[in-house]
Amino acid sequence: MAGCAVQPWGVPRTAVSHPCRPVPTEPDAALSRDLVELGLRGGLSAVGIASADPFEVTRVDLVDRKRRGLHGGMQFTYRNPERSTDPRRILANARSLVVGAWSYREEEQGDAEGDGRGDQGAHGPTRPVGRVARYARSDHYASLRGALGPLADHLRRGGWRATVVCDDNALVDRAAAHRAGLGWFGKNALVLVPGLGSWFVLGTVVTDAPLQTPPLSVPAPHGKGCGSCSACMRGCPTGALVAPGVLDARRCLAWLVQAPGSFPEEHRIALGDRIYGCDECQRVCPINRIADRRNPPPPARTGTEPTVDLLELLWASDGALLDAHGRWYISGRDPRYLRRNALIALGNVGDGQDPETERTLDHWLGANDPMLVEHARWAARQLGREDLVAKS
Ligand code: B12
Repeated sequence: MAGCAVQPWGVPRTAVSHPCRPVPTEPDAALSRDLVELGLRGGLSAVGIASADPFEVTRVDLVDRKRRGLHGGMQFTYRNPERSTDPRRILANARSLVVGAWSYREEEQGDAEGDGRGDQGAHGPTRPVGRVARYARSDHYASLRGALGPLADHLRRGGWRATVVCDDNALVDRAAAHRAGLGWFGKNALVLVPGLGSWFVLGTVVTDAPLQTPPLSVPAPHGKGCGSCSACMRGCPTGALVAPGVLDARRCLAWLVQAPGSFPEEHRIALGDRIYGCDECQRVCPINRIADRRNPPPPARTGTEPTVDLLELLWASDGALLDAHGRWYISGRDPRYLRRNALIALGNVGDGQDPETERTLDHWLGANDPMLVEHARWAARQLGREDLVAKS
């Protein structure tokens, strides 16, 4: 975004009064500009700078939503709102935040946005597949950290302290991105970068360097860039966006696939073929669609996993599941929750007459795990196989 990335700054003014530690007199504009340029050269789509003052409004939001139960039992940044909204708890004397956005847009492959029934090949239908949300198809957080790392190194070489945080419980990333002027809070609660949309993961370098906050990085008012559009609120499969920018996690599929325990029955059909994450509030967003039309996404990189074979997943060992998907956040790193999600997806998109599906359902109907048996029953009934339930 031009506003936050390419603002021209003035002349640097830093006085050095200690052999190894620069003491600032004024914000260091040249250093700020270098960091932004370094970030853009390293592949970030937008870079902005903000002060490291506590995020008071975000803290109030976290506490309020927790009180109203909207966090649905999530911990993350909700565990300790005082901490997650104060960058100085990450780095004492932090003065500035350098915030970057890493794009995870890529061309859709095969059945990735499909109905989970696989492609109709020359030898008949292929096996049922579960869909993975775009941000989780490869390790985009690692790429983001890789792009922010050189910024932190650059600061350290100048004698400053710097720490990279991204998707960490210690900082609310979107609040930092918004303050740094990267974009606005959409009605879907995501930060949208003007002209580029929301398919970004966000991360921050927290530093004690006094950086220049460009005048253009005045955060846009919440929801303003969305105008009168509320496609995301209407498009959410479970109505989880209960007010503009306010998500009720108890209904959000992206949380329910991660959450422990039984998957709420009233949301199982809405889950469709998803097994991890949900993209719907971004997929229906006209700003993302326009951005894709203007600048088509790059081809998918090798090694990305838009879909997972549901039957294979349901026969895989714990070790194999953690090897394949251990990067995903699943409550307690318990692979049972992946099986739970896969059973629901199978119930939604499988073929009850397919012998392998039948064998898989049979197996889980007789499992020594009440939660998975209950989900297998639900799936069998969905596929018209009450008979399998009856004989189990
Ligand atoms: C907890 C969490 C979740 C939870 C809850 C999300 C939520 N809305 O809180 C669950 C598991 C559901 C989730 C889902 C997703 N997440 Co998430 N998640 C987080 C996490 C760990 C903390 C978020 C947080 O603290 N929320 C607290 C609440 C208070 O914040 P909020 O919802 O953003 O609320 C703000 C708005 O309401 C706004 N606001 C206030 N008043 C008003 C009024 C109006 C009119 C408007 C429009 C806005 C507005 O201000 C509030 C903050 O003060 C962050 C990583 C991090 N450490 O920050 C990633 C993060 C937010 N998630 C991210 C992603 C990519 C996703 C998913 C797209 C993944 C997926 N495909 O499944 C979905 C999107 C769901 C959604 N619509 O938000 C990215 C978002 C990137 C971006 N461009 O915005 C983050 C930043 C991770 C990262 N480092 O990149 N996530």
